[in-house]
Amino acid sequence: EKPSEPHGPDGIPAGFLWGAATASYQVEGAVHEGGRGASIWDTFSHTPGKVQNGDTGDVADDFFHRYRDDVQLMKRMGLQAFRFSVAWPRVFPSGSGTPLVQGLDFYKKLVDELHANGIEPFCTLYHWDLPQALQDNGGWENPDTARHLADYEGYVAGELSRAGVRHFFTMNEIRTFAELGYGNGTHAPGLAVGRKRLAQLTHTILMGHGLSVQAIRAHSATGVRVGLCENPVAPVPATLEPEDVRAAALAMREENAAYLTAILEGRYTEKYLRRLEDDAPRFTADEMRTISSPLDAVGLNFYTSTYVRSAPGGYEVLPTPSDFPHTASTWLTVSPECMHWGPRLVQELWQPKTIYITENGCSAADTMTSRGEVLDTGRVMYLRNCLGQMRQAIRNGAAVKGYFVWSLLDNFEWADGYSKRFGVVYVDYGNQTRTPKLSAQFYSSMIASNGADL
Ligand code: GBH
Repeated sequence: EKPSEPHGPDGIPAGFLWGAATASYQVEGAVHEGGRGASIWDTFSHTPGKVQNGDTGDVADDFFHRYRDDVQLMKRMGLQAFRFSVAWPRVFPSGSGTPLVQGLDFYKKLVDELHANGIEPFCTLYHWDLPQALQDNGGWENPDTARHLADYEGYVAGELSRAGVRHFFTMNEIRTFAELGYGNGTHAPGLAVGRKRLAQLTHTILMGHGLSVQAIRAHSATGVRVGLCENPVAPVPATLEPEDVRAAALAMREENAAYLTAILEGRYTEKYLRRLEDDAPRFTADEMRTISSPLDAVGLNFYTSTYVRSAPGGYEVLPTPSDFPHTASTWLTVSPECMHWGPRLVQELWQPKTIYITENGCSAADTMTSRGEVLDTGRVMYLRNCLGQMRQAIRNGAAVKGYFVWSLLDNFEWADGYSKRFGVVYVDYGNQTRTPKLSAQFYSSMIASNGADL
């Protein structure tokens, strides 16, 4: 056995972390327990017509009560890391003020359970469950929300770092919760505020991220790692001609100008500001320094690709043909190259020290056979191809140090409710029984060999 070297010919470096991801509102349930306040997702899911079939996260996977069994499941699968999120309104029921004393009890018990079973906790501090009371004061349109977020994140990171958590992410997918929550209204809080206000509130969200990075560092035990999770558009060059590869890099920078680019460069691109004209956000140089506070890790969520080619003015985004293969979700085209070009272009453009793939996975029409099995060969195919492409990214120099499949369990898939299943473990919502799917067996065997046969 020759030792595998980072970025060497073996592809997957020794010490690589294999994990699974979840988010509070999607799995916890127990929405009235422990003095938890309401979040915008409680309000939204209880508003008729907003979520498929009127589904809500009231019970979800009942993870709040079943986490011990679920950690055993993770252990049996051979998981080395687990990414979860903290529900802000469990800790500050109305978003600010004095924290609830028992608000972090659940997360501390979860963290202890993970540690006792040799699983490294990765904590996302904001995966979209904004306290409703803050939305009532304008939500992300109110700059105070950014300060409240930083107070909350500093407090939680302080407490959980003393419980041994070493990895924190300030936020999950700014693009998604800004554009869907306030741009087209398909996610909570269900608003469509127009281009100018959207650009300004996105800036406020970026400020929330930057202030939180500073607060986490100020309040945590030493040695914590701070990052954020974003889902950049992943441009894939249509051909391997150098000009198309250059076009993909340009597209990575411009298509993500309001999010990852602003955070990693500390500026909005000229093209972005020019495109918005009078609707461009107002900001100061000082704010841009806050937004770009140095990070220890960048978390990237990749599901699907955007094909681009070189064109006058830089690049051209190619349309998706109507017969392009997709999973149970039409937006989720089967295009694993995002896992190669995504991390590779992020590395080339911004040289992060560490990249984690914090989400990757797919929906499928999972059903149980009469023998009680879920034979999700489509997901096995999807994951195998994505992981092979990730290995290619590592070979080409991307500093990918860990991978989290989305998701451990079938769960509340936002506006799709329970109609879309993303888990490698099947959940029977009638009785909360968990059944590992074929993809869980594939994933476990792949972990056992550290990706040797990808
Ligand atoms: C992630 O978002 C989320 O972080 C996670 O919570 C979620 O469960 C997971 O992916 C799976 O969706 O229905 O055509 O309007 C991924 C980015 C942005 C993808 C919103 C789906 C809706 C497309 N998502 N998008 S559509």
